[in-house]
Amino acid sequence: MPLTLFAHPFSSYCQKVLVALWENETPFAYRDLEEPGVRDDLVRLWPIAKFPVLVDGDRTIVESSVIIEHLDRHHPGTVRFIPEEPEVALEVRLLDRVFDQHVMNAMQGAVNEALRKTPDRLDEAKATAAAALADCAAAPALFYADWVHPIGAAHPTLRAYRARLLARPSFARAVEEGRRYRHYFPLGAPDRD
Ligand SMILES: N[C@@H](CCC(=O)N[C@@H](CS)C(=O)NCC(=O)O)C(=O)O
Repeated sequence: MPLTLFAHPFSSYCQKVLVALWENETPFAYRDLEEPGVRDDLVRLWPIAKFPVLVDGDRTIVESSVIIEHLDRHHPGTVRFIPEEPEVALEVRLLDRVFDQHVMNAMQGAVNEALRKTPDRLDEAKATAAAALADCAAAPALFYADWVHPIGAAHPTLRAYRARLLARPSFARAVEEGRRYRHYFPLGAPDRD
């Protein structure tokens, strides 16, 4: 049964899942939320209307981390996303939570505040992102977080890690496919990357 992914190319959580699919060249039908009617189908499947959403046969799987674990279990490829060893798997899940909760969400907080145009809370959200950046890494999280609050020269290891992630073909593809939507970025997408 073919997989179907409801996603938007510019969405960080969607890029997280797209990278997992592309790393293993897993075939799937891409329902791009930019296309007419796709959002209505998404809402019918998942009334909370957050994306990405994966449909696998008669199953609807939501939440990017759960989708990736589902792919690892039911559609494994050469790249495994959850290590076999339980303690190492726990470390991977911990990092995944840290990326989502403290980098991705902090970055999204700054973006949402920019959309609401409330500068005070924007500074607060930016500061939260800055505090977590030194300790955390994940491709879409660091990609967009650096746009919100550039990773400074004081963090060469983190900058180098972000550069390596951007050079990875699966994530480079995600960046390319989202490029045409950069005008959606309320803080102004920087002229780099
Ligand atoms: N915890 C969710 C977060 C998903 C999420 O926040 N997706 C954003 C796009 S990056 C979204 O659906 N935004 C639309 C909205 O909030 O209405 C996951 O990991 O999949």
